[in-house]
Amino acid sequence: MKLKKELELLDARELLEMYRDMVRIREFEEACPKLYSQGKMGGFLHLYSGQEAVGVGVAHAMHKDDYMICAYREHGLALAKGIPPGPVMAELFGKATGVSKGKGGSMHMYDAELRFMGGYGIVGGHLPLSVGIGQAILYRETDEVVVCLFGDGATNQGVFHEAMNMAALYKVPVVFVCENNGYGIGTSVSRASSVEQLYKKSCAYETPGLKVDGMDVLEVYETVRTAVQKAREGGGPTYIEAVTYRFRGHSISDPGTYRSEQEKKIWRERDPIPNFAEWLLNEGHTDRGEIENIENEEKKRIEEAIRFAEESPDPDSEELWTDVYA
Ligand SMILES: Cc1ncc(C[n+]2csc(CCOP(=O)(O)OP(=O)(O)O)c2C)c(N)n1
Repeated sequence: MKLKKELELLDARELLEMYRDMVRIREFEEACPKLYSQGKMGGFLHLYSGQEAVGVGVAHAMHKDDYMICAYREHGLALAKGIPPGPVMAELFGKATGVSKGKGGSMHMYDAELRFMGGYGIVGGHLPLSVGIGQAILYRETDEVVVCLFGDGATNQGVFHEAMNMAALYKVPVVFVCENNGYGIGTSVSRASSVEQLYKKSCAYETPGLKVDGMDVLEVYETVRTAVQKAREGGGPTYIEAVTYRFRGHSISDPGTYRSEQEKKIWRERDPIPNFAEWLLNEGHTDRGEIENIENEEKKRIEEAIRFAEESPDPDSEELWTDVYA
């Protein structure tokens, strides 16, 4: 764990909130495969296990009224932005109480009030949307910021460059966060990108490109916080590559055989959750009892979310054509 200046601003309460948020996401994600195999969820399911330090570090670096927008690996990000697990789980179950009324599913969660501007299934498709949100902030002369998260695969898309260019040109208050988990489905970064150090890709737009350890929630927090502050003060965009790993396959149907056992083991040892717990203990911010309490409480919370989803009604057939755009 890196401990720098900004962290002096974090007290033990917020550090433990970060831990709690990461545990919540892991519990949520790890409950999903069983529910999926029981036929309670349908469609695609892309899990976030392993990447929690990125989402939680980012969310804690933002103000409540800042906007977050992301790709389809989004349950963890929806939870990190503050959407309760019940409506997120209900969305996966396709229930009326879901965060998108059961019509979005795993890839299209949305909560305008919490400024979670959704998951998107087209790789890179939401990057220009993030710049549009940023333009709206500029027109309205408010001081919000938008943080846009995407995978390494998105950096090979044309829209990545168009979004970077416009954001830099108009000094849009956007922070781009690339979650480099090493793969786009089964294709490694080295086989897909001419530039493997993805943080370098913003240099053509004179936008700072930074690289952080995406398994270290504090490093993510600190770097994103500085970038968010800069954007809020009119300093324009920053691009951050967070190097991370997904512990599961690309989606629920991917056994992930393209990754060696050795590679998976190395990254498992870097699991951001137990490593953060150790850091909290070593630094004297908490004790084992409190860590266990947090874990038990979050486990229970996810069980309640599952119950809520199971007991919720299906959407009414009269709802079929509302909120649907094609
Ligand atoms: C424009 C476009 N091309 C191809 C696909 C098919 N596709 C779905 S996920 C994916 C991999 C993207 O990987 P990455 O951006 O690294 O995100 P990750 O899954 O690692 O989070 C691809 C190619 C798509 N959804 N959209």
